[in-house]
Amino acid sequence: MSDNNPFHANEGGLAVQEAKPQLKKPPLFKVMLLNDDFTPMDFVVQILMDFFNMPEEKATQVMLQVHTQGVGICGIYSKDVAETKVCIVNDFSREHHHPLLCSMEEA
Ligand code: TYC
Repeated sequence: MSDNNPFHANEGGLAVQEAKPQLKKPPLFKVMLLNDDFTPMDFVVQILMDFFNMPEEKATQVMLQVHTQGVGICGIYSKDVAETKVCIVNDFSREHHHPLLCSMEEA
């Protein structure tokens, strides 16, 4: 419909309203690793390679960033994918008795 009034009569005489166009892009989320004093560095590198598809060199850089700065970004994903990554990494770390924490926040 081209006029400004979103209400208009259909064939049955009922006033109906067109749905508003969905303009907003879905939000993206940063998945992050937090530093701790106990998780071995090579375990963190393996996580970044296995769950975030990083080559070893990039995984080592990110691990060292977390080690020195306290936090580092593993990747940016849709909400569902970010939630899944956080769960998988935290479950895997717990299973291996390491305190490594993975978290997410809106990008
Ligand atoms: N700080 C840890 C150590 O010295 C290494 C480490 C890096 C731990 C990154 C967690 O997310 C992390 N063994």
